Amino acid sequence: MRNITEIAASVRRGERINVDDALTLWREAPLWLLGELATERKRVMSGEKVYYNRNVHIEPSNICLFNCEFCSFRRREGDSDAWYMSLDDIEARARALRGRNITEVHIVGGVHPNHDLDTYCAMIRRVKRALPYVAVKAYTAVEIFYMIRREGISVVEGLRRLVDAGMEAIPGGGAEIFDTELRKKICPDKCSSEEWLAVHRAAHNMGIATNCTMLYGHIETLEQRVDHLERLRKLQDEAPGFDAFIPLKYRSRNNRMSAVGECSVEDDMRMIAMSRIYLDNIPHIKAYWVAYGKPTTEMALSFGADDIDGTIEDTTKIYSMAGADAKPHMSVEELEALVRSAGFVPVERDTHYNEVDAERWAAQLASYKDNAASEARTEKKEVKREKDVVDSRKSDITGDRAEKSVEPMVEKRKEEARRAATRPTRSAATGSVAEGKMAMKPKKADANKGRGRLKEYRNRYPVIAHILLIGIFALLLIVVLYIGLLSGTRHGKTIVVPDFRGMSIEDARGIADDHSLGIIVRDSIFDVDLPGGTVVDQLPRTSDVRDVTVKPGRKIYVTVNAYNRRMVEVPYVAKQTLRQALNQLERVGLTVDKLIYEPDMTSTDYVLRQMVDGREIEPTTSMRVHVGSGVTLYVSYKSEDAHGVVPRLIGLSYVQARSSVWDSGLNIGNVVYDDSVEDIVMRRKARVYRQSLYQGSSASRGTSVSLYLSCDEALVDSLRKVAEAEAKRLEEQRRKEEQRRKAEAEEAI
Ligand code: V47
Repeated sequence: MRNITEIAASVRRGERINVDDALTLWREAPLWLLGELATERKRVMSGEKVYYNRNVHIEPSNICLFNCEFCSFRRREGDSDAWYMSLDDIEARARALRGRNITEVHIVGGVHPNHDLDTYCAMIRRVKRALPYVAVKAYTAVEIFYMIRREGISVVEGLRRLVDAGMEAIPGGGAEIFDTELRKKICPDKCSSEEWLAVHRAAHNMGIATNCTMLYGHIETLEQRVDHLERLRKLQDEAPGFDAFIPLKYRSRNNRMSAVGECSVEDDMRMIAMSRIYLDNIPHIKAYWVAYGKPTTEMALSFGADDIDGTIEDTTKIYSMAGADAKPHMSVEELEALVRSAGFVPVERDTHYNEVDAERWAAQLASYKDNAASEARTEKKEVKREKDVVDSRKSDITGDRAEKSVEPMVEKRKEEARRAATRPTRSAATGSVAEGKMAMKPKKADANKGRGRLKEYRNRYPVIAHILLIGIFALLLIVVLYIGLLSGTRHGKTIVVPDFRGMSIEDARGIADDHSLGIIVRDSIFDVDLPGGTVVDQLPRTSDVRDVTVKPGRKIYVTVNAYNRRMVEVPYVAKQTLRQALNQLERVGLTVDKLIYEPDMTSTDYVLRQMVDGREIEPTTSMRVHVGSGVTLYVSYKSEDAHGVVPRLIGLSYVQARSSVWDSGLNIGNVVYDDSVEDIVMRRKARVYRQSLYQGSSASRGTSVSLYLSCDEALVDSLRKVAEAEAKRLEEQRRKEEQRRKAEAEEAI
């Protein structure tokens, strides 16, 4: 077990602490030390910045199927203070917010018994219809898990439907406390911790950003808090995607756990600081001002928090019902003043922590207008198509009599009805009316003759007759199934999604329009070699091996190459491990120019300093560079680690290979694409088929490895298999060598 001094030194070096270290720090470290350590880590992650946004909440209902002990918000159907918003109410609420520069709508509420996935999707659509340019951050993993299970579909399919409806991010609620026994006590109805984590894992794998929370300050132990942080850190390592962690202070008014009381402000500060120190892979720690109140929030900024949430506009009741501020609202001026008085720089952000500036806002609105125009075109086509169908049905009914007036038709029907009413049906069946009998006679005679002949054939050729019967039955079955399928899938129309990659966004929109599809620009990158506006990726995508079909009107999300290269602030990544620095650079869209290794007495793979364009970056340096720019990192190595092992790169994409090369203490040399890689877009599909340094060999730190890539799958596949077999052989050789050495050492003793 390490003592506080050792752990503090380790935190200062940017090393990860373990569960035992965390418990020691939490229990024994003086408050000032936690504040100092957490602020150092905060500065590494976000410099002097503290973020806020312009946001509102929509809480569609407080009626909830679940009955958590700590909840002051939940009501039963029929309770006098229960509320319920219809879809129209939700849209009207969103409409009333127009013109207030809101960038985010957070939807969360009770798990209402009448709400299914379609209702949840419709809520998002209604909000987006009223406020198309805002990001909708919607539904806790608990709500998502509930709606998906109710629907009987997979988590991925459920998330896809929510994304299709316009969901852009998932809030962090519902995590409460992961410890199974405690969870059973305070929120027994909610999904399990594993299920909560599974929803977020799936979201991260689909590229959906999420937040995470912990409800603390009630009856949980420090061990349970650290266990909760550990599970979040582990998930973030495996499937990164958490933007922020929000420790939620338990507020005790009006719920069944009131007797527990509330924790002290010192406990709040320890919680915030320990979150910053422990969660070294989650970029932001949010001190949610609505839960804490303003003075505690300001203090939290000296304990590692770098986000305080937003303007709220008096739109959430979860906390006021539990004893916090009755009407939560802070103006931008108030939020900024709070941040400044804590000694930091306020920065307005959007949901994805992009800084909101006038230029970006204008660009966003322009792209929205573009999208809106394309969507309107698609919608118009859809309406026209539906009208065509209705028209064609009409002409089917009226046929060439369409131009005739309706009165004779009505008269004709009336006449038919009159005749039917006076028709002697019983006598037709019994044959007592001559006219009826006469009409039936020849037909019946024919039928009898036919049946007789059939019988004769059946008796003469029984096998053929049976085969014929089975054939007819199968044919009928196919026809019935086909008709069923047609009516079940929007008149059976499906469209193979075209491959838009490599096209200009204008061409892609035109083609999408022709196919009755919509295009939504979801993301942008910047690649100097590509013309601005080129589509570089899309979802869903028809792959080389499989066509993806969708229904008309479906939106295809595309990533385009930006016209202007976006600028980003260079983060200070020194004084932490190489992996942490690489993650941080990747998150903001920067890359590594070169790793320069320097011998060190104490550490390996620790970033000593960083340079951009020949300028050294200090913790206080503010420097903006283009996305995609490279940073040179000076990295330490102990003498015994002077050599690294060359990893197997064959079969990997460029991005995967690059990451593996850096992790092995090496640099990327030449990157050569063969003839199968016809254009820049194909480079993303290409895989390494040759590497200049032999896998498993030893190379001095900093040595460059050249990569050769191809889109020829057969070639890559066969060479990958060879490389895998070789890797196995080398591993076996290494194992034997180790055994031999061990045996020799034992003999020597
Ligand atoms: O999951 C409920 C908590 C959460 C109480 O992701 C309580 O940006 C304290 O998750 N005392 C919902 N907490 C709110 C939430 C949230 C809020 C702000 C921002 C984000 C984000 C997420 O509120 C619930 C539960 O953990 N909660 N009752 C209470 N009495």
